[in-house]
Parts: sequence; structure tokens; C-alpha cells
Amino acid sequence: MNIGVVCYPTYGGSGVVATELGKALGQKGHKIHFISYDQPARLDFFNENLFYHEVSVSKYPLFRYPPYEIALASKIVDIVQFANLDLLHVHYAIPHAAAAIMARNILLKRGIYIPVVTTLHGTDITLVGKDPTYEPVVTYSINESDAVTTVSESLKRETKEHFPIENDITVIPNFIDFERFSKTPKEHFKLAIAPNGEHIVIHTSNFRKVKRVEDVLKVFHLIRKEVPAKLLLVGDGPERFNMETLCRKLDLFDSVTFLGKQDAVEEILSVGDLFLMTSETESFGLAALEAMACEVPVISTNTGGLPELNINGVSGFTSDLGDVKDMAKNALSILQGNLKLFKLQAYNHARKFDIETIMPAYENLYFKTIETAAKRKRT
Ligand code: GMT
Repeated sequence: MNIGVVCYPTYGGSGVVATELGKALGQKGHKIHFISYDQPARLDFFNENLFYHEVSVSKYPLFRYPPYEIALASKIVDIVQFANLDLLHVHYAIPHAAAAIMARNILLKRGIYIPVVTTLHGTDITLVGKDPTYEPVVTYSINESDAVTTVSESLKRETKEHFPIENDITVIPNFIDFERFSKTPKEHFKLAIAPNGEHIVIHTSNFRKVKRVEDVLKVFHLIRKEVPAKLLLVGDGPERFNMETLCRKLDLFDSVTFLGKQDAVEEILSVGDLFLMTSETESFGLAALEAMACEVPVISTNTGGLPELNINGVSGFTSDLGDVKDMAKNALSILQGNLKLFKLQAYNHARKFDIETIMPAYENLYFKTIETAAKRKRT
């Protein structure tokens, strides 16, 4: 198949999922055309099946807000024709689904029907999408898509609850590439971080408010009162400065390292004992899955899709939002109890999300969607 993939190029979960899926499909022989405003961060190699098409938005003094959607739709129209695409897979509804539907309508006038698969990732529904500023267009684009997927049952429920959706929604959970994410501990790194054998606790995120990184620090503060521990914070974002201030206030600075954005996350996770995800909501929680694949148990909230991923008492523990005392209690029960068992259980649970198991679900959906579109054309 020739597939166009529209995604954000950043380190955020939706861009990572889009890129990793595209790379895996490319390895299976499909031709994958990424369309974005920058080269996707995880698109770290090219082969004969992978292509990247940059969307550039021309500047004009009149444009207070450069019209990205129009540039994107025009680029999609061009690539569908130029690369003879069979299907478009757009990740994150805003504005990708709307641009894809616009492109599909333009192409229809030229006698081409390009089916659109939209994958909803979370904040495009739970935070931004619900906002009345965007809601009518999000609803329209979801209903107009030829197929819609969500990354968890919880996100499917929320989508149906908050939007008048007429389409079926298929749940296809996120996945992990075990060739990349597997425990590869670098002893010298571990020793540099925890020279006295302290436990290593990790959090990775984009430091947005929804991640509640302040709760990560509060939980770690309680953990460190009981056991020697170090905290590695991976990623960067708007809350970083506030978190550095809070670290000083809690007198944690010596035990916390802000690593910023990192490419080789798997190497960092490989030295971890525990992963903290205290988010207000997470449609899936890909960062937690990456940790589990590297044998790191997870302490998380029980919101959104997290309980589908982090099985309470198995791959780690889940607590109510903001209940930092319960999270710290659970964390200590792992660190002071059978850590080895939890590491193994976290890894075993992660195996259920192997890319090799999940990828065929997308492939089947593509085939079905293309077939349905072809039937429509014939009738
Ligand atoms: O978490 C973010 O803020 C980034 C966002 C994205 O779209 O990049 O992540 C969402 O999609 C990921 C991939 O499907 C999920 O693993 C995250 O749980 C989801 N984030 C939220 O729902 C807050």
C-alpha cells in the first residue's frame, strides 16, 4: 500500500506513534509518505519505502495567523496525486483531520477518492477538542473520516460522551518496538547517577500542566524520606521552571536531575527502578509503556486509559488523581518489597503491546477502508 501519514513531528506521543508505525509498515514493504511541518523526531533513518514531505507556510504581512491547515491540505492534495497514495492516516484530530477532509473533497472534484483514517490520541478530544472554539470542526472531521481509531477504550468512551459521533470507533492500543525498547543498562551511567546504590526513579514528559509534574516531585519527596533515591526528569516544557523552583523549595535539588529532551530514552529507562506518571489525564500513557518495556514498574494515577495499561498490583500501582501519599506508599511497597517481581511483571505486561502484535490491526483497517472506498466508487 502507499500510505500518507500526517502527524506532528515532535517528541509528543502522537508523533512518536505515527512515526514508529510508519517505520514498521515501511519495513513490511508498504510505501510511507510522512507529511508534516518538520521531519518527525523519531524518523531517524530512511530506506527505499520511507519519504518525508515538508509543509511550508508562506508568510504574508496580512496573516496574523499563518494558515497552516490550508498549506497542509494543499500539500496532501499534491502528494496523493504525485505518490499515488491509497490512503491517508492522520494522527491527532486538530488540525490534521480537518485538513485531510478538505484535501479529500478537493481530490473528489478531480475524480480521485482518497480514504481518510483518523486516529484520536487524547488531548485532541479531552482538552483541546472539547473547547467550543474547535468542537464543531472536530465533530465534522471525525464523522467525515472513513475510519476512526482511538488508542484506548477510555478515549473511545470520552469521544462518544462529548461529541455527537455517528461513526464507529475502533480501539487500537499504542505499541512498543522491543527491538529498540529493551533493558540495556549502562553501568557507568547508573553509577554516575546513583553512586551509593540509591534507587532510581524516572519521569518523562513534555512538562505541560496536564502531567502534574509537581505531584512527581511531591511523591519523590515522600519516597526519599524513607529510602535513598534519585529522580531523573526527562523532557522539557512550559512547567520546567516552576518545577525547578519547587525542587528548591522541597530541598530536593541534590537528588533530582533535569536531563532535558533526550533521544536515547531507552538507555535512561534501563537504569530505572520506578516510573512515575501523575497526570491529570492520559488517554494511553505511552511513556509508561516505554518504561515497562525496559522492566520499570509504574506508579500512576488511575485516570483516562492508564488503568488499561498499568495493571494495579501487577505492572505497578494506580492511585486517585493528586493522592501523592497513596502513590508514595505504593512506590515504597515496591522499592522495599519484591522489586524484582514487579520489574518482571511490568515487562511481561508490556509484551502484550508489541508492535508486531498491534501493527496488523492497523494494516487490516487500512485494507478494509480501501476496499469499502473502492466499493463506493463502483456503485
Ligand atoms: O501527552 C501529551 O501531552 C502529548 C500527546 C500527543 O498527542 O502527543 O499524548 C497523547 O497521545 C499519546 C499517544 O497516543 C498518549 O500516549 C498520551 O497518553 C496522550 N496524552 C494525553 O492524553 C494527555
